[in-house]
Amino acid sequence: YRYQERSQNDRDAYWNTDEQVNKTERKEYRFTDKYTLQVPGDWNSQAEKFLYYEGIVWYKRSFDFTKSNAANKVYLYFGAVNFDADVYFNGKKLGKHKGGFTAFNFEVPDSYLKPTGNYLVVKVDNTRHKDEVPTVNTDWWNYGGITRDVQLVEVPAAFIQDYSLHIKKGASLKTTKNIPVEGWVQLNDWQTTKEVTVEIPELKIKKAFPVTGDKVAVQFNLPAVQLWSPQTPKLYNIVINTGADKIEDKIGFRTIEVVGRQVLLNGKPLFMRGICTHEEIPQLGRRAYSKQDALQLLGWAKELGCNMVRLAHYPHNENMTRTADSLGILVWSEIPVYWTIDFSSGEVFDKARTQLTEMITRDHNRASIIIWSVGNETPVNPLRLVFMRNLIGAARSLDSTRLVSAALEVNYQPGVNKIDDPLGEYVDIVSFNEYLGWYAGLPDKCRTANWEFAYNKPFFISETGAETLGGFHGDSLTRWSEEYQEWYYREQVAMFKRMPDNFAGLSPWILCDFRSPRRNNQTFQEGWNNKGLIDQQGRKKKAFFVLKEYYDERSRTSNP
Ligand code: ADA
Repeated sequence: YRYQERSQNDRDAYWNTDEQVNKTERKEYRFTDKYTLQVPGDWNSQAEKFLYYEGIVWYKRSFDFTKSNAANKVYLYFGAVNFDADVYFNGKKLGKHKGGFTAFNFEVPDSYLKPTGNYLVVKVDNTRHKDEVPTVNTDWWNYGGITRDVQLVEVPAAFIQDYSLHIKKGASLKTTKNIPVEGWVQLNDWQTTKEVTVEIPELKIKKAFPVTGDKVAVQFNLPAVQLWSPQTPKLYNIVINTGADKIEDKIGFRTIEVVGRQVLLNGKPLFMRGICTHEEIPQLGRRAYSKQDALQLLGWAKELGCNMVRLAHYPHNENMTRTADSLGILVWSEIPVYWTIDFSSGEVFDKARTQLTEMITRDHNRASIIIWSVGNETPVNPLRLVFMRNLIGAARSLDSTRLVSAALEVNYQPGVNKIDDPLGEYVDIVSFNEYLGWYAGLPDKCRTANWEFAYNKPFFISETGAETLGGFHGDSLTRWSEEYQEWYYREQVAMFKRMPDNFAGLSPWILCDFRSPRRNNQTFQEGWNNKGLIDQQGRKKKAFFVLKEYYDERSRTSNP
């Protein structure tokens, strides 16, 4: 293994999150000792010396592999690598991918394969750069490595690439009988395929569709169906067959739309009792990547009374969205267009759009996902408006069945908090982050807060929170104490109860404490953002129960 290390103190360099990061002089080291790193996993949490390490790590792994059918194609799939991945198979370059949170794959040519002694080498570089998405400055840890699954996937020469199946837009859900479903099946080689069948055994549906191009249109009616919702997260097995290839999946059927001032799930008003979460397990100080991790985070969200999570600030691993599907938790999924990036650059836009495309491509059949978010707290200015509007347009053209939003900022004016970001015109739900009583003033500020909304649309509070060191106590005026955070949440909840009728829900910041290079207050932070309702040891703070009380009450009065 070979890696580069900063010439100055790693820790100091890591705190320094501005553009100087890339100017820091680096020295190259070659280690004779061998590290065994778990994949999936981040390297930062696997050896103490890697905690602050940012740079290059070379991974190597040997394996045997024999194709089950000589005619098959072989792909090498990566769930995600943070950030740059250069992939070599038996010494030959397969390709390069950029972007730390999305899946990608490369075809492995037959001539590269050997039955024994194959070796895969991946050069991973998590160095932050100004012209990447996200850029250098983020409020989360830059966990490096092959953070998600790696698989060799064998498919027939003519295979099913992707499919989409959803209730037709605008369909009436007055009865659950004869609901029209539409979608498509994407083939890599349509000329050799005559027809595609779509089967939902439980509903006794089996329909055949003729193939006249690579994207086969599919439509049929569901004779009777149990709609997917947080109360009834019903998933159906579906089988898509072309003769040469067959795929199976589990999907739910539901609709999501905005009508006037309301968000409707399956035609009924929805109030989102949400919580934000990073893809991180606090107790272990590492990336959350496994099914157990997803169950832990989403299980806590359920216990809090949530019917929704905001997966901040980048696409999380597939275990999260699939577990959300099966537990009945609605999802906001986001790309890491975060704070200030170069909104004037076409290249940066292309990088953001690529990540948006990769996020939607992986997850467009997950019933749990109802909102695609194109970014967080991007500062209001004309260039950014064009950039973000174009991303919204791209999201809609990739998937017209879901809502599009972005976390906006509040325009604080004397005596009034205005929600008037021009981007509000282009999103389906106007979402914003507010920290009344943490970043300025005390929580009782919420009592006199006046809100002014420029848009006659549903609005959503995508963040609110106060920092607290778990187990640190004082009175409600003691900043960083559990009592302060508890007071903050009480005042916030009282304010939520006075919000107008187009208040569609909230996702406070944040479920768990998480590591952040920006958080360097040595008494209370030491590299952690402690706004979690659950602390670094996995213990619930007092405020958890304040929010839970509100959510439990709301779940009795609002649907679902
Ligand atoms: C911002 C940002 C979050 C989080 C938060 C905080 O609102 O969107 O990522 O860092 O600040 O804790 O201050």
